[in-house]
Amino acid sequence: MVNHTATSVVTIERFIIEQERLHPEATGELSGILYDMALAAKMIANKVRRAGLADILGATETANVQGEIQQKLDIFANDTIVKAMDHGGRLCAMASEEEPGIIQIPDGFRCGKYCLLFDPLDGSSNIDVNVPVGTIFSVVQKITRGRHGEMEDMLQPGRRQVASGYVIYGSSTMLVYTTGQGVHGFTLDPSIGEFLLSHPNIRIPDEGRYLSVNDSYEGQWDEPTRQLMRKYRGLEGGRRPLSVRYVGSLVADFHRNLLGGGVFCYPVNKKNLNGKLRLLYEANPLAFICEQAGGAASDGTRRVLDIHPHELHQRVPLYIGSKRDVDLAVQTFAHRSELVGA
Ligand code: P6P
Repeated sequence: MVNHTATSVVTIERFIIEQERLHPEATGELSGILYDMALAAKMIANKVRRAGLADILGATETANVQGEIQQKLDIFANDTIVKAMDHGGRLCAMASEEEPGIIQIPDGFRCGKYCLLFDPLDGSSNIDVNVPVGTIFSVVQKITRGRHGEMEDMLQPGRRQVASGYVIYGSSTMLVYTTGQGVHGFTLDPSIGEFLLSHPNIRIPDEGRYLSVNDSYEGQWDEPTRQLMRKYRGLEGGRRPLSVRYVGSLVADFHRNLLGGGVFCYPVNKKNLNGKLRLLYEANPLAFICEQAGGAASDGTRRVLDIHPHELHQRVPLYIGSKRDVDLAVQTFAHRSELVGA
């Protein structure tokens, strides 16, 4: 693989082609999915950037513009991704956080050998206060016979992913993805409308600096969870305390920890008995990226990528980030039975 330095100007399209060359058997279909996702990301970024202007533009513009801009952005993001993907002939079906069932490829369009699962705009409630939001996506290969994708194709364990990625719409728009050959980050240069390679071969530090958790739920956690948070905070077990950074937007919290080292935790609580985050299009894609960057992801007892899904929108507790920090969670919960009575 060509070794790029941060100074060389490499577009995401060029990088994808170079990566494809690592796989002589590649047909270019997976590359096409990544191209189309980059296009959808640019269109979503353009809308997210202007979301705050809705009130101003809405007063002077026709209802159409106001309607378009004020249309719920996560619905816009969902439709943008579906329309960017449904006619390329690379997918046999899609699944979205925004839609209850499988999204089939319309008749008249060719079906391909991949399925796309995605959260079109995670954390969208943060848009009104200008907090970064994100798109998360996962790609698996079809395993059933026949033309169209089926639920069985969607309900595969995360270790079967062939690609995953996220887009963070923050101070800049970045697309980060893996195809199992490391993790690579691209920053959108709005002046030319291109994603340029800015973070080749991202590696997450073995031990983190940050703890991301919403501890307003502390009263709802069990004792092992509370003990784990005491350890992360350096109050027990003698480890260096982590600084707490919690944005409340998964992609923003994950991205900061990926680059700087840290652990994101979403334990079960009384409101979310299985955790809050979705396995198929949030935990799995980020877990694939995290492991490819040298980190880890667990539900507290199982490796996230080994969990066998039983439902499209199933939720999962999530501990993801620097390997030593995630291992501490798994070790702490391994003694859960001894601690529950504590
Ligand atoms: P809480 C946003 O609504 C989201 O789905 C994730 O992006 C974020 O990590 C989480 O929920 C925040 O949940 O319960 O802390 O507000």
